[in-house]
Amino acid sequence: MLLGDLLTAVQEKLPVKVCIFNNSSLGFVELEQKVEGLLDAYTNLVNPDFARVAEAMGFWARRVEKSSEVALAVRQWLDEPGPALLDVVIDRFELVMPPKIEASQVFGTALYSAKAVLAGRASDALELVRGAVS
Ligand SMILES: Cc1ncc(C[n+]2csc(CCOP(=O)(O)OP(=O)(O)O)c2C)c(N)n1
Repeated sequence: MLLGDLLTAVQEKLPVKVCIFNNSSLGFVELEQKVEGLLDAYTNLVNPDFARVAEAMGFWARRVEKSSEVALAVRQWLDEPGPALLDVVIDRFELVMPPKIEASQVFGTALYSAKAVLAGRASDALELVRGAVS
């Protein structure tokens, strides 16, 4: 969704509800790099506070940083009569599993993990594993 789409929602008073799963990364591209055995590069995003950006455009908006805040925020977000946006900060390493896992992808991810350790980024590989088993 682009900024222009948000402006249209405000201008036309469309009651659309937008939720951002804010992982501060081009997560899918990052996953594709890892399953190919590559260290992730240029996928980090320095995001603004999207709730403040949306508010400046005329949206009702909230930023959610703690899981304990999610239930109330979702209720308020859905109750809003007009356009509303939630900026929900999520775990960067939450792993999205493809429907079918190829052996080559397992090998690639193992290769990525070895490279991460050698590059001094062992904690990244650990977080990836932690996300996969939780
Ligand atoms: C117009 C367009 N350009 C490029 C892509 C390739 N692409 C697929 S997923 C992705 C990254 C998406 O990142 P984000 O929107 O932050 O979502 P995440 O994967 O982190 O959930 C890109 C660039 C695309 N799908 N569409």
